[in-house]
Amino acid sequence: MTTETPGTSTPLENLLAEERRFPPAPEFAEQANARHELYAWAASDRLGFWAEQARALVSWDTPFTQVLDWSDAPVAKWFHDGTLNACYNAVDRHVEAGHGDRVAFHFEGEPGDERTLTYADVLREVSRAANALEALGVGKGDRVAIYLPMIPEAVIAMLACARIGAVHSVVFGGFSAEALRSRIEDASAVLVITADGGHRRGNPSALKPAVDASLEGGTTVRNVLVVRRTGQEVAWTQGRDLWWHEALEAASDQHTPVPVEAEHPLFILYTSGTTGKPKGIFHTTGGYLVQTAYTHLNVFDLKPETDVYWCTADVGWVTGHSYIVYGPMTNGATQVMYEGTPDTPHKGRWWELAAKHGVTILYTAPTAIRTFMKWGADIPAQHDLSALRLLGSVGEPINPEAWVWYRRTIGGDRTPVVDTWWQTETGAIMISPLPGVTAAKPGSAMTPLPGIAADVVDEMGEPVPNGSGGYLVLTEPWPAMLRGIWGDHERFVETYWSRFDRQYFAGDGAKKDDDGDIWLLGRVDDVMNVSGHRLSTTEIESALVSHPMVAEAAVVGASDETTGQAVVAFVILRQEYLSQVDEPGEGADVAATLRAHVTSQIGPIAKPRTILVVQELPKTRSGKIMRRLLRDVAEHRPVGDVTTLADSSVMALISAGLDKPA
Ligand code: 6R9
Repeated sequence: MTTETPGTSTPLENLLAEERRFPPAPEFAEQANARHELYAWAASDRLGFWAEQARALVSWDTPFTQVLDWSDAPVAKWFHDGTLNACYNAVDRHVEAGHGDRVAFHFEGEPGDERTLTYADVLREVSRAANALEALGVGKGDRVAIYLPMIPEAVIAMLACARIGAVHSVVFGGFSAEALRSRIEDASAVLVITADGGHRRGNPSALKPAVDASLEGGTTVRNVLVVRRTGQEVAWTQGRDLWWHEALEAASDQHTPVPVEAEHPLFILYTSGTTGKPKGIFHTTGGYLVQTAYTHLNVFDLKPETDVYWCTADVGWVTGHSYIVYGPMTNGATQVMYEGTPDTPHKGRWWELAAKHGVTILYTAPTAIRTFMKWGADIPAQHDLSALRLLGSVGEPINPEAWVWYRRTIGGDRTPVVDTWWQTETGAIMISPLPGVTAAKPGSAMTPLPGIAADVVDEMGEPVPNGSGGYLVLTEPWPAMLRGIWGDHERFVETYWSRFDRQYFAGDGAKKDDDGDIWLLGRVDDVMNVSGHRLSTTEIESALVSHPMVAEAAVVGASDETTGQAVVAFVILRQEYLSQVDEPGEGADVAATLRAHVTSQIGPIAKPRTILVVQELPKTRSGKIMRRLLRDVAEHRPVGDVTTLADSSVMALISAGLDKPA
């Protein structure tokens, strides 16, 4: 954690100079799900408000009588004497209500294959999968690791776990064998669900070898279920490995969902922290389902009968959990799911798919929007995007220019844009405009949703006045809040609840403008946000230092036009390897080797954009690396205050080497 006060940087001044306003169009407001009165209702009776959402949006096997129990703070219990099943809510009840023929997913594979799954299809598949898992001895409370590409089986596998009360831990398919191994071990998973591979940029990309490697040398995993997606060769461990399609074919398509307590764990999802070890954020069933359904309905204005909703996230991230699987499916949405990258086989692929399926609601990340801006407006202009009626953004601050471009170029200057702030830890959207209600300001996430309490505070935890910056905190418990870090209660308390008294510290800097609206400024700790993915500086440094060539490493997130932030690494080579480079800053081979190493240790998303070989790192006398100064260098700014440096000549040395990045 740095002690820099957020809210003082120049980009902010530009942000707050933003004068454009986008009030709701009357036609939109008239038909909107959200109403202005929600704010007053939730403010006057917060728990009554949530109880009503819980009854209206979710089906309970046993109705709850208590809304919130905060006596064991900071571990909340919501609706805790109620029982329910998340898969029943997401699937069965829509079929029971006569909507079995409604499309759940229009799936588009990267190579051009298509599948349409109705809710009735999903019910059959998920029932077979639940029976198959139970046949393998997986039951309530067991942990299941899911390591799949973006294919319908990823959703079916998650829901099958929820159906039997097993806890899923989805590991993004872009993570390495090592990353998978540590997540499997941390949760003591008994089963891994994977695929032979997925399609990525026109090629099959293998997944099964990483699973095999992650299980070498002793594991809690008894079985590996393998979806056949690409048809590529796979190594097979007899007795352990089973084909998904064979296991499902052998299973009945009838299965009774297992009701669980509202506080029964639904999933674990690992996210980067300020130390090298990823945190297993865990969520429970009742409150999570209520808030994801409520936010999805109101923030995206979903009309389940007519809308075609597309969230472009991967299910490996929380956005995929909350806004592809649990929120939208609990609301009975029809969705588009796409396996591949936006530029395969051409840069108009997303818009082609949006036009083909008549997508009405699109939810994506600023990094994608900035990429499309770079590619040019003429690409989306070749496709009919007139069905779009709402656009959403998530993952990092969206700069006003990208916001306006998104609305004009993609939204035909008519769609509301909702900039939604939330985190893996919050489980669901917390701060966002309400479409049809809020007059949005490009670049601002605006205000906490009805039922949510947030503020911006100073170092002492006191709310800052309008017009000032500070730290974003959440001041009241919310239904979808994390219930802890898996197996590490102390770290949970330390990370989120120790900085300020009784307030949740989000780790983001923010500013309140003169109207009290909230502008997010990015992380205040050593977590980077690259293309909307959170990466820990420490984690990447550990990976770099684990290479025999490297003596020391410091990683910073430098602002990047396209990816938001980019990984920039400063490395000190071991003496015996120094002969490979003549001067600081040189050595393309070194950089290539280290990039490959980080890829194998963590995954390609963590691969440094720039690697600089240096002789020294700027450190305080107590030995802490001053990343702030390295960020200055990486972002080509004059280097700031160096008075706390042990050796102030170091910065001159580093800056001199910068012209020749490796
Ligand atoms: C949902 C998700 C959480 C971090 C969060 C913040 C950044 C997310 C944002 C945003 C500004 C937004 N973030 N949405 N910053 N405006 N609308 O992204 O979860 O991967 O856990 O990341 O992302 O810094 O703290 P997660």
